Amino acid sequence: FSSASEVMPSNVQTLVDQAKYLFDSSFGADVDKNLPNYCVSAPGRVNLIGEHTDYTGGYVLPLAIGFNTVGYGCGSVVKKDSSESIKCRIVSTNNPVAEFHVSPSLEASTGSNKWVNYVQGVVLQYLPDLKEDETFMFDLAIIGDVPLGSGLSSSASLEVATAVFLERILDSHGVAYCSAKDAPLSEKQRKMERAVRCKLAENIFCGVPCGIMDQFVSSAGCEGKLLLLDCRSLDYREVSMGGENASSSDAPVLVITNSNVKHDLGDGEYPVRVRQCKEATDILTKMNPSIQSLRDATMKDVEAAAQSAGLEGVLLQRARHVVSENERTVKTADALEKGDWETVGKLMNASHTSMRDDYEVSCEEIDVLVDLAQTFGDGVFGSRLTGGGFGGCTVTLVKKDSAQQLIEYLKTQYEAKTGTKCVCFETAAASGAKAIDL
Ligand code: GAF
Repeated sequence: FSSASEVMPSNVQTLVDQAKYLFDSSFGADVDKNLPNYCVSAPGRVNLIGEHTDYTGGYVLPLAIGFNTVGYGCGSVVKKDSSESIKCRIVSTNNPVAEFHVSPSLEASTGSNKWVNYVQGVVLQYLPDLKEDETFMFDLAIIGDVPLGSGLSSSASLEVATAVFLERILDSHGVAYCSAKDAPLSEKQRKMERAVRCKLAENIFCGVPCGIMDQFVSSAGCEGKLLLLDCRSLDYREVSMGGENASSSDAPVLVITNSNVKHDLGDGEYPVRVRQCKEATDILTKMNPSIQSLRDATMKDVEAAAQSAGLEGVLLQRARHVVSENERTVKTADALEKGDWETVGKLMNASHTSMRDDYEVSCEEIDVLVDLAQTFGDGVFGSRLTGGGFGGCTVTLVKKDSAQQLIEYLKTQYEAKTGTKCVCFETAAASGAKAIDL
């Protein structure tokens, strides 16, 4: 993986060449030459709005970005036997070769080997597709340029790349998905199923209670489009900036700024937010049994529960953020399609305020970046924290002509104010995961 200071996404072909080189140099002579080779890629993402809404079945509006995880490997479905030679080996730029035997009793690793969990967790999700007496055997080299730990979903892209790699193996063995009852899954159903499996891998095997946004957009992302995803039904609408006039030259662009800070607090606080949402929901359900998740509540319900049902303090704040964020997200998709940039910007700014004050997932450095962008002057429509929070990135909607000036401004002012350098770049919506022909 590249360091966060590299700004331009690599050409996917360059990543493929690097992955092939890593594969040859790591597994070299040991590789079973009879096994077919496969190559896959899966992107990271940025979320325009709809933050911390996915794990309560709400709305999100992310786009896949041009940074990818690429896997190059060979593999097969084989009959189980007691031979030690049936194993899986994985390697990445930052990590030495790790070996494992696929088995439902695999246990998650801790410490520096934790990255292996994202691969193993996904493998376990595809195991039920095989017959009792079958297992996977593969060698896989992984390269990527999604900046690590910066809130652009490097882990989801690793999971999704692994999933597509396993699907290539299943396809060439004619294995049908266990969920495909009567007919093969359509391409759309496959992308959805893949996202669900990758999310489960992260929830169950890696112990992270995340929602489905990151895996979904990495799997189903579409060039030039954002996805308005309903995280409960998994229905989605492709949204283009400017709707039918999407190609108009006055459409603004998105600038991502990586604060280059990641506060440790974040990892522990995420499950706390998940729990608080559950507690707030329980109060709302008691008041109105048709509210089964925060997704079902309106701001009126939240106010009523605050008046009469004991929804107060931190739980009131959390519910207020999630419920208002769902409303903002749907409104943002409509405004984007109309090319109503002023409204989009206002909704983004309101989202940031809500995340900072009610959901409390921002931090000083991110607030500095958002404030700098929001007060930049003519050209910027809106700016907010994107992703899980406690560091990571901001996303800013800015006029195309002002983007370069904004980038220079953020770089100098952020460093002057915090002593830390940020990384700033323009982004466009890229396509989701794919198999790459060799
Ligand atoms: C992280 C999680 F992985 C997502 O599921 C989502 O909850 C996001 O934080 C916040 O919107 O990226």
